[in-house]
Amino acid sequence: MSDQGGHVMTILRTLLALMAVCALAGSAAAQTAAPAGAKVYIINLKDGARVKSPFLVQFGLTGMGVAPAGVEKPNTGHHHLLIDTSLTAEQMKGAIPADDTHKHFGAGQTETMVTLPKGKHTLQLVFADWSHIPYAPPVMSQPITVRVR
Ligand SMILES: [Cu+2]
Repeated sequence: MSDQGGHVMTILRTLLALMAVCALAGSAAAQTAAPAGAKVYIINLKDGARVKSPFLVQFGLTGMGVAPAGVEKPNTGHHHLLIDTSLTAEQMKGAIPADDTHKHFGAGQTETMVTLPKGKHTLQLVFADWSHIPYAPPVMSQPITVRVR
């Protein structure tokens, strides 16, 4: 019986290893290629801008189009605003998390009002496909710092 148990464990371990390989391959394949020259940028704020909260952030996009989340259409996607955070190389391969620091504009919005406490904050735009996965190469802005007074 213990022999059989060992055998089952070996099979399970092999299965788990295979699943991990598939998950990695799947996430790499899930990234959509961005057209050359595609860019996102914050239109109305420069690095170091002083703002009063709440403030407007406008999303600029060239070389691609905006479509709502869930709509799979070539060379389109939706905006994401990262506030006081960034995505690791590993995170860039999967769906962007959704929380207070990773905001999704899945209805196809091209601007938003941001409310932040006083002090220095960073803002960065990341453009991602219908399933919230960033493009490869990444279509994202340089992070900018704003000073909220
Ligand atoms: Cu999204």
